[in-house]
Amino acid sequence: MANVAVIGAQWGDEGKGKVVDWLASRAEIVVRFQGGHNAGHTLVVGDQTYKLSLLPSGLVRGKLGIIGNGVVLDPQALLDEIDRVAAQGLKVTPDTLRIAENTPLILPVHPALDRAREAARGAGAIGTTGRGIGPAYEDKVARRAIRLCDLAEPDTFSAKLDELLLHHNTLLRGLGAPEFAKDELLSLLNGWAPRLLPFAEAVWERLDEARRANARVLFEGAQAVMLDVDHGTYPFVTSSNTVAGSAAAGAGIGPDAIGTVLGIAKAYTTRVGSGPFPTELHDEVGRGLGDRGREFGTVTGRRRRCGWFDACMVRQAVKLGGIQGLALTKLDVLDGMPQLRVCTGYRIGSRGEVVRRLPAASGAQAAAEPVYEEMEGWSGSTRGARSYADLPAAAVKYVRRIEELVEAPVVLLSTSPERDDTISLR
Ligand code: 2SA
Ligand code: MG
Repeated sequence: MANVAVIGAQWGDEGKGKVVDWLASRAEIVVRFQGGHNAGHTLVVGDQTYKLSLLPSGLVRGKLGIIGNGVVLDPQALLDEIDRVAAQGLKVTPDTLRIAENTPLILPVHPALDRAREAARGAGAIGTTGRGIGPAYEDKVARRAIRLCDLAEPDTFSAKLDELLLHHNTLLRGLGAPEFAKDELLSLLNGWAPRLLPFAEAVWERLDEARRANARVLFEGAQAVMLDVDHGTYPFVTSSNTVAGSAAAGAGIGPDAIGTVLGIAKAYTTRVGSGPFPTELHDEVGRGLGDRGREFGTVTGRRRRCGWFDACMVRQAVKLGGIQGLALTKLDVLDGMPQLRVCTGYRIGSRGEVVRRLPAASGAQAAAEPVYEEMEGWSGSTRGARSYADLPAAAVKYVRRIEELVEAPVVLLSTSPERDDTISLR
């Protein structure tokens, strides 16, 4: 097996954690390359349930975890998560976790600004996770971020804090939110330094060594293609590139190292936060999906919006994300539904033209009417199935039709949260 990158093919929460965990057993290194603690991966291993946000999932399987420079790192969130998993018996040390020294940090000013802006947007809020992800990426691009390596240079971060605070306090003041004092942030940074610096290194060197030793690397994406800052449902997106192409830049290795790209898609669609969702169901059917699928966010506990599988959108994610094969998850949530629908295109504009692409402009996205294909459901159970032969014929038909519509093979089928309830189709 070559290296693999795993990315979400919808709006997140597709069950990436489980698939990454499944693949991690075949890899030696697992790398996070974008996002931050806005991600939430749930791993069920035996009687333990791990809820990971920043830590690469492979750590649970004893693999080396790397947090790449493409991530925005909240030091306090990381230290809290390390303590949390330690209480579950998983020890994270500088031997098992390495963090790129050039990773930008999320400081308390970032979530404060994130939340103040969301409050100011009112009904037009994006529905961010409030973790400061957007403002931290803004600072990185604006070249005023404090990065992990700066913790070793108190003079450097002291000077940088002045610039950072000038910017953020001006914005916070404008929004009527409390400002931050330099002393408070200085003491936080000084407190984090001894705990975090042992994890810091030039991870590109380690990845280069891994490449030369033919060690398998798994690139673990967070969020999903439709939340990509360029290709997603802008502005209702996260602030990083979530497509597989960003794995190289976000880890510090060349693009050929990415290897195979596996996309994860749920057998229906969910979304948290605001933004267009053409196949959303506001009825009993949608509520049923949410209840049976336990559709609540790992990070914020928010109820997820639910709807039919949107093959048109996943096809777009396949093309944009470079997805070569799909893992389809939560098929069992559809068990017992007599009739299913799959979206194959959108009707747009006054003339009702049907297109096979989600338009880029937000007004057109919001106005896109789904065009459905009806499919027969199945009465039997797919839950826990471990081979194709265990599936009802209509379920097999559903999966095959999805493959045709999204123009990518379904290579893995996940039939329950348990790691072993996974069918490998290729
Ligand atoms: P942000 O905080 O700036 O990244 O929010 C911007 C948009 O991106 C969405 N987003 C997510 N969508 C699904 N899952 C996410 N992570 C958690 C999880 C969600 C949770 O994996 O369970 O616990 O609520 C995630 N992170 C960001 C977000 O909803 C905004 O639409
Ligand atoms: Mg999630």
